Amino acid sequence: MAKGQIVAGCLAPHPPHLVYADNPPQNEAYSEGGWETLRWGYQRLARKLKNIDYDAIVIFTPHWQTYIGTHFLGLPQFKSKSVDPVFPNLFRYNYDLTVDVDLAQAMHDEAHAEGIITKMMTNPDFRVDYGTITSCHLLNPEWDKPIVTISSNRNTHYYSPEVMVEQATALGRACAKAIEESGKRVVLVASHSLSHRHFVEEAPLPEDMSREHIYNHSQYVWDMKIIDMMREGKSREVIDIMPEFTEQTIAETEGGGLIWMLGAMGYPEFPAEIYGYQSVIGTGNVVACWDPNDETREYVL
Ligand code: 2X7
Ligand code: FE2
Repeated sequence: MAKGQIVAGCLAPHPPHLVYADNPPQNEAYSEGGWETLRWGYQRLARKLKNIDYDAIVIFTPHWQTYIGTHFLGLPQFKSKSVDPVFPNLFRYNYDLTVDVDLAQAMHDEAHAEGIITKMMTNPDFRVDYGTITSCHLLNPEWDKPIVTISSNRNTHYYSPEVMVEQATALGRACAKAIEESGKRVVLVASHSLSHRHFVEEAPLPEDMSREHIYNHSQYVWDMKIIDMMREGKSREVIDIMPEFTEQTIAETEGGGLIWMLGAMGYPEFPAEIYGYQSVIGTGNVVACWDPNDETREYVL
């Protein structure tokens, strides 16, 4: 059997606003659009993924928060309605998704062997978080690939951002080993924004783009610094600077997704593809992809 491999790594933010703006049939709310810079970027990345041969999407989400260990979706199907607890007016999404349980179990077992506390989620009534659904919907609106969702253990808050770097790196190493041994071709997804200060009042019409803007200049400068490093292939340096970035911008990197993904990919030294940057309720969001294949990697923006 050929060795499995990570065929792409995506940084895929999940403001529920992006699904709301898209008006897919699965979502109950109706919008007049909005946040096109991000949504068009996502559409372009989704087209690229369609041309890549892969078996499963493995996604790490900060909105499935676990305080004891790291959990993996562990049943072949989850079907329900996912409602954003903060924005139920925007996101009430009926999902019916399939899970690659063999891959989830293999990652669980490798992580356990690394000394990480792990658990398989086998409650059939478990409701999948909106982070998973938003990023997966925007990367693969057809939902024609099985997924594996990994929870975010709250190391940053329980201990510190430095402990999160250590723990998420170990988890990334374990997942990469499980993927290699599985023989499968896998797309990794870190589902989160960058800077994360946000407005505390919603505009009367959420998609009124005359109200959308970056939260403040320093948050923006931090985001651009991180994106420049991604473009330059300095992923090791991104991780080194991450504790400070997370603290200064209360960034959603606190959940560990990007650390996990870049660690699993062995800290790529090639440039990340950048598909778009835009604020959503003031938070900083970039859609980016690390394509390990020299022949298909593009200079997008
Ligand atoms: O979860 C989110 C987020 N990360 C960014 C913006 C808006 C809402 O929800
Ligand atoms: Fe979020």
